Amino acid sequence: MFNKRRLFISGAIASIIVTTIIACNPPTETSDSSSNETDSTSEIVIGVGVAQTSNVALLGQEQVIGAKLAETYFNDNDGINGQAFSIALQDVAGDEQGAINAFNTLINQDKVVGIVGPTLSQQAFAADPIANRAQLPVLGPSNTAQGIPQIGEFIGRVSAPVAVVAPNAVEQALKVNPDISKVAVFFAQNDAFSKSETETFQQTVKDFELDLVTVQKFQTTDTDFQTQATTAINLDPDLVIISGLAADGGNLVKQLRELGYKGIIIGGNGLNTSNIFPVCQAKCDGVLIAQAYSPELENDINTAFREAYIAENETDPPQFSAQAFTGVQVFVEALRSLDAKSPVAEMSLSDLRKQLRDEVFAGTYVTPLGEISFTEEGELVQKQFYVAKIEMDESGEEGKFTFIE
Ligand code: 1QQ
Repeated sequence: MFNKRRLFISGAIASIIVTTIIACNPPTETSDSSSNETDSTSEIVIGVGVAQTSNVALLGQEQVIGAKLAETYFNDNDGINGQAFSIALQDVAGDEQGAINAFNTLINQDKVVGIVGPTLSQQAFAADPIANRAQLPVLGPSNTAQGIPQIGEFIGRVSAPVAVVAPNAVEQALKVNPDISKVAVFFAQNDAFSKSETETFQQTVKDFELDLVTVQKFQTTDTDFQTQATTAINLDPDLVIISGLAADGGNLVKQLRELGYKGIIIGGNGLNTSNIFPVCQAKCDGVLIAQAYSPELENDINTAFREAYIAENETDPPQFSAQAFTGVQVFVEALRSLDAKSPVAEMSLSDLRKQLRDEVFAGTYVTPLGEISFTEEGELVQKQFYVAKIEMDESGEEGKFTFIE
């Protein structure tokens, strides 16, 4: 209760500050847009706003790697029709205000043509409206909640929504154990993605005519899950489904196992990183997680991406790196095709941003995620999805995601 109230108050203060800043600064906005008329775009900068600090960096770190690999790869392969581009990285950290600050810096200071970011849907609902008002395209690299493309006409995503990804994990769990009947669901109630994902999971449970025995709530900041885990275990579920983020999700997995739960665990997208291995260690073993990327996908760009990733990290690339790479790739390819029609170096920044938005959403791209395109609303159209299982060694120190056929 207290936390909710505090969150509400800080949210309210944040929006007052934002409103005040906007209200107090109309001259800056006007002078900015008039100077944009003469702004040359000889230097093309793509913004990348993801979490480099806070607990959310457990997910964001993988995005930084993917975006940097794309910057190197596409510059080594002719850039924007011979012209080099760069990425500007800004840290959105773990909350809404972090994302708002990073977006403002990318838009006004780094003068980016478009933004790949932020990390969380919770942040996207706060920061994307700023980019939409400034009229530059945003591609969410990991924003999977319902309603992201609907934030505005400049907003799209390269991260498939939970509604199409999450049900695959339940289907897989039923293949592993066709006798599953009782399901316990857990979700983080202070996170927009977790709330959206749990709705999909709960609907899927009903669609398969399984018995949803309990829905337990927690906060992404929680570390102690004894009460919720004990309540659920007492109802004897054969499947547990968790929608949360990495640190909380990893701890919940660990505590469920410590309290004796032996059935299947499905983790949602917030647990989709090897950065949970140090949290739940050997107890991460067996967790099923649906995937929007497979390192095994066969096409030239995935081969190049996978090789570049392995050369630096000595392991296969994870989904969040692949999606961030894809976000940068989509901007690069849209810039190339726009430039072929009318040279982008001669456009004002404001013109380029608007034309880039139209070009991005009109295109089809062959990416590490497979062939993708967008609906008119900016929703991702993607074809292939997968499920992986976490396999840990007995020491709990080494682990991997094994893809299930
Ligand atoms: C969202 C997510 C997160 C788990 C991505 C890191 O899917 O916030 O939409």
